[in-house]
Amino acid sequence: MPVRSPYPDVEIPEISLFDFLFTDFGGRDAEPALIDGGSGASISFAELRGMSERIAAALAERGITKGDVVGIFSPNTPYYAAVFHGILRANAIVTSANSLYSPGELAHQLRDSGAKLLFTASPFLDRAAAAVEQAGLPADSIIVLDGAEGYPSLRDLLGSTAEVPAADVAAGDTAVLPYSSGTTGLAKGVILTHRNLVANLLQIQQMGTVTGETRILAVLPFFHIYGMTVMMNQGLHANATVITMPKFDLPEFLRIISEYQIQRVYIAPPVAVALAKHPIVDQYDLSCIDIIFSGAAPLDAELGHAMGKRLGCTVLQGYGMTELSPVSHCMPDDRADLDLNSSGFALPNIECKLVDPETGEEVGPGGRGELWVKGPNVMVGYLNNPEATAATLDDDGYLHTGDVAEVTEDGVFSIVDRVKELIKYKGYQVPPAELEALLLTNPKIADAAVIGVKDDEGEEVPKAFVVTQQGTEITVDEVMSFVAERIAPHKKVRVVEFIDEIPKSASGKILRKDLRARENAG
Ligand code: AYL
Repeated sequence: MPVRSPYPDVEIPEISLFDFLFTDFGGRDAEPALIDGGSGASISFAELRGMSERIAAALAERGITKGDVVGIFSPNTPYYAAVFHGILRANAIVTSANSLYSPGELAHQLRDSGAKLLFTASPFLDRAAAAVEQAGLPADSIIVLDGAEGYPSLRDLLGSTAEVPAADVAAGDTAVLPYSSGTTGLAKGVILTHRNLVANLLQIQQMGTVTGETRILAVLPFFHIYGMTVMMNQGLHANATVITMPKFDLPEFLRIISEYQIQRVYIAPPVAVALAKHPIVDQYDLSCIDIIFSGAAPLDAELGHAMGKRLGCTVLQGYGMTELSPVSHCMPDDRADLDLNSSGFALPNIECKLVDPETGEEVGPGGRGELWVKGPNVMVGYLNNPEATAATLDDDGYLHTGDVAEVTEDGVFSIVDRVKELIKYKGYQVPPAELEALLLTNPKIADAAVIGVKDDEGEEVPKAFVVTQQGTEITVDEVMSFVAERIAPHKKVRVVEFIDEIPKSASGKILRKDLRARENAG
C-alpha cells in the first residue's frame, strides 16, 4: 500500500509562476523582497516586478520568444531574482548553471539546453565567454549584470522602452531546466513546469510558518533547486525578505545573520559542522535564529542536536531532489520532536512507495526499500533523453529516487542509503560517470571507476580507482590535478587508488557494489 501524506491535499491553481508570485504582495509592495547581505542594497516587491517586466521587454526586443531557453551563470544577488523572473515573464525558460562550472561544463549545459542567451556577472565573464564560444553561440549572446566593456549590462536592459510581451504561458509549460545526473550518467536537463514549481511552493507552505515578517538567509545558491525554490521563490511567495550571500564565508555568514536578525537559515549539512563546532560562532549574537533547516544530504542527528543546543534554535531536516522541484519530505516547523535522523513526513499531495530493489516488492513500515514518489511536483522528464526519463519515471507516475528509505507506522521517513551512482560532496552533485569519462581522456589511464567514500570527518568524497595504461606511469597527484584543471571544484577527485582491473559485469557495467565492498573491507 502506498503511503499517503498525512496532510490534506492542497489545490494547485493553473497559473504561471510569475502570476502566482507577482499578483499580490499582501500590502508589502514597498517592503524589501531581497537584500544584498554584503552591501545592504535592496529591491522591494514592486520594484522586482517592474524590473522583471523591463527585462522581459528587453529580451523580447532581442528576439526571445515563448519556449526559448536563457541561461543564468551568476552568484546570488537580488538581481538574480529579477533576471530569473524576467526570463519567465518573457514566456521563456531559465536554465540555471552552477556558478563554479568550468567553461567546458557550462558549454555542455548551454548546448544541451539550446540556450540562446546567457546572463553572467563580471567576475565570471572569462568562463562565460569561453563557454559561449565552445557552445558555438555568438559572442553577443552574453549579458553582464554589473557591466563589462563591450557587453550589454542589466542597466541597459532595464532602460529598454520596448513593450512587455503579452503573457503566454500555460501551467504545463516548462519553466526551468536545472541540471541533475539523476540516478545514472551525465547531468541532464530536468524539465520542471510552472505547475511543478507552483505546486511545490504550496506543498512547502503547508509544512512551515514563513510569513511576511520572516527574514530568510539565502547562502545556498539560487542556481540549485534548493536555493531557487526554498529560498528565492518561497520568500517571494510568502512576501518574506530574503537576504542574499554570493558565497559561503563563516564570519560573513554569522555577521549577516546577526545584523539582519535572520530567523530562518537553510543549510546543507557541512554548514552544521561549522555552526556546531567552530569557536568563532560564540562571538556573534545569533539569538534571532528560530529555525535551521538542513537538506540536500544526510544530516548527522548528533551534530544537528549540538548545533540546536548551541544556538538555542529548532533544527529540522528535509529531503528532496532536483527532479521533485525539489522537496518531497520534511519535518514541519512544529515537530522538532521528530527523530532528527529522519526527513519527516511526505508533503501534501504526495504518495510514496518503498520498493525492494532486488525483488520489486513493496515493503511496509520497518522495512527498507527504494523510495518512489508521486505528486504534482514530480518532473515531466529529462530534456532530450527519453531513455533516462523512462528509467526514472514509471507508467503509474512514480519517480524512482535511487535513495533507500524506511518509514514508521506514523509516516515518518528516513533516508538510510543510496542505490544510485550519484555522489554528494557538501550537498552538491558529483556524477561518477562524468569523472570516469574525463579520466579516460587521459592517455596514461587505461580504465577508471569512481565511487563515493567517507573521509575522516565522515563526509562523502569522490574516490577514483585507476588502471594505468601499460608502459606508462602516472601518480596520484597527476590524476587529481588532471581532473581538477577541467571541472568545478566540488567534483574534484579527492582519493585515488591504483588497481589492476575495474570489476565489471558481463555487459561491461562497472560493478560499483564490488568497489564499495572492497572499500569497506579495508
Ligand atoms: P539534488 N538525506 C539524505 N540524502 C538527501 C537528503 C537528506 N535529507 N536530501 C537530499 N539528499 C540526497 O538533486 C539524495 O540522495 O537535490 C537525493 O536523491 O542535488 C539527492 O540528494 C538529490 O540531490 C529540502 C530542499 C532537500 C532541498 C533539498 C535538496 C535537493 C537536492 C531538502 O528541503
